[in-house]
This record gives sequence, structure tokens and C-alpha cells, in this order.
Amino acid sequence: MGLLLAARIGAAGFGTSVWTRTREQAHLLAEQGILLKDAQGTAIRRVSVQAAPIEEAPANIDGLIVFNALKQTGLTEPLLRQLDSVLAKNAAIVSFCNGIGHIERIAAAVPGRPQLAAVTTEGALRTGPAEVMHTGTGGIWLGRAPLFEGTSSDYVQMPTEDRIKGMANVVREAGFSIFLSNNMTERILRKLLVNSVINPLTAVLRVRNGELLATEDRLRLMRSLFEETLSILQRSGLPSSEGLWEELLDVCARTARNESSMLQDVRNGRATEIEAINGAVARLAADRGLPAPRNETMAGLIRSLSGE
Ligand code: KPL
Repeated sequence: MGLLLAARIGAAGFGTSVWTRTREQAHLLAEQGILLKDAQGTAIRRVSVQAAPIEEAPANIDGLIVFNALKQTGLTEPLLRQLDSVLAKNAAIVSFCNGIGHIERIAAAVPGRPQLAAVTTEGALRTGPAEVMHTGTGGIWLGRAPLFEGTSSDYVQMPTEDRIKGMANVVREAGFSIFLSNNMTERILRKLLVNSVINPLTAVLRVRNGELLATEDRLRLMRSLFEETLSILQRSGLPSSEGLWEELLDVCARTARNESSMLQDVRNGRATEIEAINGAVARLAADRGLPAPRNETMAGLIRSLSGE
């Protein structure tokens, strides 16, 4: 998602810099730019961007917008410390949320910075360190960053209306459908519900998203994990349950050929986002005195699979 955003924002004429975790990727991006491909894999264009490894990111740029498309597993302590040392006090951070906890962790490391939350249904597939395929068109929802886990709201500054509109404009001019939302809690929790069911089940059963719909047994597993997660999320700010089971089935059908991000992480021996997904649901339940045996089991199984 980071490469897709950078390519489209850069192509729209905004000064764009990509901060990478490795020096090799930064070199490649600075030399070749980002190759943007359509859903069929056909090259659309190559977009020039500036690039630097995060430890060499230029410091204190006034009015900077940082789009954080990292998974939570990438938000390591050294990276968060580095962010604190380079970001000017007025730099705004827009975090693309998968699961919950991004905003809280950034708020603890870079307190007082303006933060926004984003949720996207755009599809992006990185096909190389400087290549990205835009696999599916969706939307980007942007709004006030809600806090779910014990962080004081003093640690997050709300950007002004004008600044939010300015940020939304950048994303819109980059060609994305953007929706300003007053209820990011609902957006984030609806996505959490979907990910809490599809991600661990596909990773444990080693199936593509669509294969979850293939047998009665799998549907029963989905339904019981869905029911437990729904009742916890409804006590955590999810306003309505209407249509959510259908939405879950629809995501499985629309992404039928995808391997979920968690299945890919497990296959490739990478850290998974389990703590931000089922681990987070279990923590929300514990805070509210609710049982969460299915989410705890899923979290435990994924930890065993990935050796965490
Ligand atoms: O977000 C996803 C993920 O894999 O993390 C879904 C929606 C399940 C699509 O694969």
C-alpha cells in the first residue's frame, strides 16, 4: 500500500519521499522510481520519488504529512524513536489501520503529534522492491484517530479542519476515492471483525480466502469466531451488527483467490499481525470482563505456527 500511495501521490505532482527499512530499497527507488502496474500486471508508468532509509530521513520538515502504511509488526522501537527525532512538531501522521494499536503505539512514541486514521479497501500487491500492482479499486476512509487501548487522548493532537481537508485533497488528487469519516471507530472495528475471522482461519487451515466458504465445517468455524468477536466489538464501540455477516462472506467472495496477509506471513516465516487482530480482540474482552476463548485459541495457534 505504501508504494501504491507514493506512486500515485508522486504522479499527481506532489513532492514525495519514501522512507524505507533497507538501504538497498531506498537506492533502487531513488534510481529507478516506482513502477506502477495495473491489475493485469501491465506497466502504467514509472514515477520518480525521493527515497531514504528511515534512519536518514530528513529532519523537521515543516507541514510534512507522513503516510504510515507499515504493518504494526514493522513499528519497531528503533523506528518509533527515529520518527520522534526527525518529525517536526506539526508533522501529521496518517496511519493505515489493520487491527488496532497503531495510533496508540505512535502516540506513545511521538506524543502530541497530529494523527489521523485511515482504512482502505484498495488492493495493492508489491511485485518487487520498486514495483507495485494496483490489484483492486476501492476507497480510503480518513478521520479522527480513535484510541482503543488505554492511551490518554492528550497524546494525540487532532489536526485542524483545514489540515484534514488538505490531506484529503492530496489523496483525492492522487486518484483515490476518499471519504472523510466522523466515525473511524466503526470503520476500524468493522475491518477488525473481518480480519479476526478470515486471517487466522486461512492461516491455520492454509487455504485461500474463498475456500473458507467451501464447506459447512469451515462456515461453522467462521460463524462461531464471528459471533464471539462481534459481541466483544459491540461492547467496544461498534454501533450496529446489521449486515456484518453478509459483509464478511462478501469479502471472502471478492478476495476469493487471495492468500490473506496472515497466511502469507506464516508461510514466509515472518512475524504476523496476530497481536493487533485476535490478540487485540482478546485484550478488549479482558478489559471488559468478557470471555474470548475462540480469539485466544486463534491467537495461541498462530503464535505457535509462527514461533512467536
Ligand atoms: O485484509 C485482508 C488481509 O489479508 O489482511 C483481507 C481482507 C482478509 C484480504 O485478504
